[in-house]
Amino acid sequence: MKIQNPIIPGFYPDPSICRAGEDYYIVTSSFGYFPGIPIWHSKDLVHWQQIGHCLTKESQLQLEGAKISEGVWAPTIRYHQGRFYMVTTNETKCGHFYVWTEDPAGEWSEPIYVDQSGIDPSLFFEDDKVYFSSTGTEEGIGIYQCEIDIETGKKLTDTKLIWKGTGGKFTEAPHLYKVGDYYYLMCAEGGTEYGHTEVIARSKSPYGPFESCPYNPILTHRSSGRSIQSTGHADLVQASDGSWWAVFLGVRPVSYPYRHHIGRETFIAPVHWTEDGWPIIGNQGTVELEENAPNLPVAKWKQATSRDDFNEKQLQACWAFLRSEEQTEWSLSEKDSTLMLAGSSDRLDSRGYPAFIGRRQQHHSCEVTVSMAYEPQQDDEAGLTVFMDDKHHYDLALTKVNGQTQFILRRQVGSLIDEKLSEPIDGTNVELRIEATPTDYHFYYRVAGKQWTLLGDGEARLLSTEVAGGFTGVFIAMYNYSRNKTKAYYDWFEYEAKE
Ligand code: 6LW
Repeated sequence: MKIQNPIIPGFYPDPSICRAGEDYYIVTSSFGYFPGIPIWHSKDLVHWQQIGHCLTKESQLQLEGAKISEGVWAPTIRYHQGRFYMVTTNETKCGHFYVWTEDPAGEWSEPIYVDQSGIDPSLFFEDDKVYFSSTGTEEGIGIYQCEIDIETGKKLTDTKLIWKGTGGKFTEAPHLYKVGDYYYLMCAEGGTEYGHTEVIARSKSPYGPFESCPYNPILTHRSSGRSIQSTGHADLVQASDGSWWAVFLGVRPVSYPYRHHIGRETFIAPVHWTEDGWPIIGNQGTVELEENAPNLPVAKWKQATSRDDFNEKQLQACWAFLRSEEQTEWSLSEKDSTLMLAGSSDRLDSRGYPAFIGRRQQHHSCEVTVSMAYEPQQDDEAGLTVFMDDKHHYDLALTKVNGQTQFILRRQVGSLIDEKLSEPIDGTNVELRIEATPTDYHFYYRVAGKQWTLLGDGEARLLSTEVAGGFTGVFIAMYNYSRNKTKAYYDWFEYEAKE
C-alpha cells in the first residue's frame, strides 16, 4: 500500500499530529476563515477525513477586521491523559491560547490564554510538567519556553530563550519531544518560502543547551528541482507499530519561476533514526508524492460525494465563512435542500463580513458548477468567486445593470480591476461553472436548460502567493453582495477533481 501526497491537498498548512491509541489526528492553520483550525482523523496515516474544526464559536475565535492571512496561525495538537489539547495563536486579537476536549469531533472548551509573546506555540507533557514553547523575538528570533499550569494557562516559570537554531532565518514552529535519554527540539528554519527547512537539536535538559544535529537540515527541498517545494514546519508521531512519521507543509508550484496558488498543503513521510540517535525525514531529507504506507490495518473512509445537494441539517466540514458565521445570514432550512445566502453590503474586497461560503481548491485541475436561483436588484450580484484574498479574486455573478439582468466576470488583481458583462439574459434560474487548469480559469454560465456560454478566462498565476503574498491559498466560494439583503438560493454545488 502507498501513501499519496499531499495527504491533505489544498490550503491546509502548518500541520501538527498526535496519536491516541489507534487514532491519529491532524490540525492545520485557518487564518481569517471561520470556523477555525480544521481537524482530520485517520487510523492508518494514509486515509484522512475531516471531522470538524476546533474553533466553532465566536467566543473561541474573533476575527473582526482581520486580514485574510491574519487570524489563527500554526496550531499544535497533543493528547494527554484522555484529553486533546489544541494550542494556537490569534495573531490579530489575543495571542496564544489553547482549547481542549475529550472528543475531537465534538465541541472544544473555551479558550485558555497563555501570556507569552510570539507565534507557533507547542505543548510538551512530561509527568506533572507542561512545557509551553513558541517562537519569539525578545533576545533575537528563537525558541522561548516556560512551564504552565494546564488547568489555568498561568505561567509557573519565567520564559527563557532555549535555542536560536542553526543560523538560517526564522527559527520557528518548535516542538519538544523526549525520546530515550534526550529532549529533542525540532523547528522550521529558512522561512516558509522556497528556502524552507526542518532542523533538530537535542539536550539532556528541556531547556538546553541544545546540540544541533550534524545531519541538519533533516528535511528540505531548497535548491532542488523537485515538484514538491518549501518542505518544512514538521511534527513527529510514533505509530502504534513503532514506526515514526513526520507531517509537514509543502507546495506544488505550477510554473517556473515558481508560482503556486492553491496554498501550502499537508504531506507525510517516514522518519528513520540514525545509529547515533537522530531522526531523518524521508530519504535523507527528501520526500516523494508517493511514499510506502505504514504497516497498519487499512481504514478507508466513505468517499465524500463531489456534489453537495445541501440536504443535510448542517453544512459539511469543508465549508468556511470569511471572519464570521454569525454575521452571515444563511440557512439550510428556509427551502428544502437549498442553501440560502442573503446578500451583505460588504464587498469581497472589504475587511468586513462579505456573504461568503466557500471551500478550498484542492486540485490544480477541477471543475466547479453551481445551480442558483437569484433575482438581482440594481447592482446586486451573487455567484461564485475564485478567492485568494480580498485584493486578488475572480468573480462570476448574476447582476442587474441599467435594468438588465446580466452575468458579470470581474477580475481583481491588486488595484487593477477588469469587468466584463454578458448579453442580457432572461431567467433567474442559472448555472455557473468554473473550469480550473493548472494555469488558467475559464468562466461559463447558462440559463437552466440552455447552452453553456464562455464569458472569459483568468490566469491562475495572478492569484498566486508570489503575486498576492500572504499565507493562504485559493478558495472557491458562493458569495452575495447586496445593499438590499437580496437572497440567493443555491440548489447544489459540485466540485469535481480532474486529476
Ligand atoms: C507560521 C509560521 C510561518 O505561523 O508562517 O513562515 C506562519 N512561517 O511558522 C503562518 O503559516
